Amino acid sequence: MATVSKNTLLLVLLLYVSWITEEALAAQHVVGGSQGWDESTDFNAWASGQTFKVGDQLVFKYTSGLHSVVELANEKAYKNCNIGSALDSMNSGSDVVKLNKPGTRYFACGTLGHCNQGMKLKIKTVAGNAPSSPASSSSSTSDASAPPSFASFVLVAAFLVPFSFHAF
Ligand SMILES: [Cu+2]
Repeated sequence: MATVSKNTLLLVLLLYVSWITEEALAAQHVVGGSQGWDESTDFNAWASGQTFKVGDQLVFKYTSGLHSVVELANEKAYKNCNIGSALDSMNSGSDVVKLNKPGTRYFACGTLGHCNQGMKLKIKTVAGNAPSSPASSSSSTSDASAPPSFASFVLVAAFLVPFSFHAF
């Protein structure tokens, strides 16, 4: 342990902190949670429990061929389920949309009638440095375990650093 250099420890600590930060900032939101992209899902309720930040991703999970994802241009198209005005269209069954800037975005299913049955989603993306609400972490697949492991790393580092000083 005494041979571990201060610089190595600092480098590891920096890498670890930047990794944690990236994990905490970039969340993946699986649209509709465990129900996924489906007519039976209440997307308003789902979206209201999430915080969407710049850098986050939406993941639409559904049976390919049964549904699709179209991005609508504005509130009016969203309200009227005007699929014809779509900006973008995806149909892989596992479609990832990156939220690359703040603002409101609108999505709907492109299958005839599904949007009118409620298969549509309106989300508001906020700037990445905004404080995150506790609800947002529950949606993320990866950041739930981060805080305890970071705390344990700090404990280990605090224990190791005095030894490395003696080595010089
Ligand atoms: Cu559909």
